Amino acid sequence: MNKKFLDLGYQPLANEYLKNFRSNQIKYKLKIYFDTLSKMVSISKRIPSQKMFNSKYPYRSSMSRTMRNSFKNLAAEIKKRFNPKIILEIGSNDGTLISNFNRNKAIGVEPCKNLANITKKMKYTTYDEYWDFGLARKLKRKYKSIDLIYSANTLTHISNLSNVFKSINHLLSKNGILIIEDPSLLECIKKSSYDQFYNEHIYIFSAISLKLLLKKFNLEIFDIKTLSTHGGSLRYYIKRNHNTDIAISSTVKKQLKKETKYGLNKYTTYKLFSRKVIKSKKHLLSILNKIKKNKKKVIGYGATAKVVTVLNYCNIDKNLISYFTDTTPEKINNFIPGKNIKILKYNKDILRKYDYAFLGAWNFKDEIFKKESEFIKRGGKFITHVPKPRII
Ligand code: JHZ
Repeated sequence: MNKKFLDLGYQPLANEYLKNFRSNQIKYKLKIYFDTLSKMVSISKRIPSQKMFNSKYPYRSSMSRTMRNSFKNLAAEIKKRFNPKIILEIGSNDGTLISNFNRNKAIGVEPCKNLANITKKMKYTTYDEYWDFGLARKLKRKYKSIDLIYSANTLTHISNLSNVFKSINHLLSKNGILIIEDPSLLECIKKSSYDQFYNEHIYIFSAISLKLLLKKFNLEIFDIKTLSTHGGSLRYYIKRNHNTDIAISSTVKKQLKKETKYGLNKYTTYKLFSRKVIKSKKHLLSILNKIKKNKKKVIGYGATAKVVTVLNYCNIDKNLISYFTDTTPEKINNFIPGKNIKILKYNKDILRKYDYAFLGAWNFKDEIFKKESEFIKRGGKFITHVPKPRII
């Protein structure tokens, strides 16, 4: 049974940036559910992929050093550990991962044409299509089978998970490996990072729910790595369950045990989380209001998809955070979705006029702190809402 545990109000599409602020930008109700049978956490309203992932999609993986390094290290690991003839990436974005492979050894699938064009220009074979059974069939006709399929932060964005895994099953070779990585539900719940919920994130996987889902497709997890990326992610290594050549690592049992101990299999855990979220909102607003009263100025750092949830849920506008700054060309000079806060182009002096910087990209805190040592030296402070609202 699907049971609601959190209501995040009305939310615009997290990556729909407007050149001019419009108070009537379309918003959708964002409610979060836990399914007591499948143990899956998901959002209620499903927006058609074409509305969210199109030729204007602004998110680029290459915008942070952390992600560039993470993908570089993963590519080295894939070559050493699995040595695939060819790797297919579902959701190849701007090629941050596949560019670590030779051009004849990597294929991208990226429905956002603006991003697909980047990897096409780099001469990587790129299918600018949505991942579905039709595409899997087309690829099978061409490549027969693929021995390594990889996907980061993409499968959880597709509503029809049965179609997703049926299509992977169709294309993956007999002893093929599937590697996927996504934000960890355990980390999200532990850190009260309710901002992992937005319209693009239809599901947040736990090892518990993913294991149950994969079973239906005769697939199983044989290794799990914990990653610090995106506020705490899990990388799942998956094989066909008939492939007994690969042993199941103890990491799988460990993660399942950790999640069960925390109560991710129980509805009550999620109700508790939702109470923490309500407190978090009040606390963040009180910090920002106090700063405003003291006539100090705040800029937002990193116009993430996540921060759109925070600003719209807490109803924070330019009275509390004057501007945001970001390095992504597609976001600059646009407004934060749903809010009249403008995004300014990042430059190294941008924090000078501000007393506080609110971390929209809290998941890159270490990278940002290193970069902004001058701001910190002259007494500038950061504000974060994760795991609890506070000034750092
Ligand atoms: P970042 C996106 O989420 C959307 P977002 C998507 N749905 C998803 O699942 C994850 O990615 C993977 C900027 N920045 O990575 C760049 C600076 O300006 O947390 C980005 O706009 N300066 C696909 O948007 C943003 O912050 C910096 O120094 O929540 C980071 O976005 C750094 C480090 C980042 O993903």
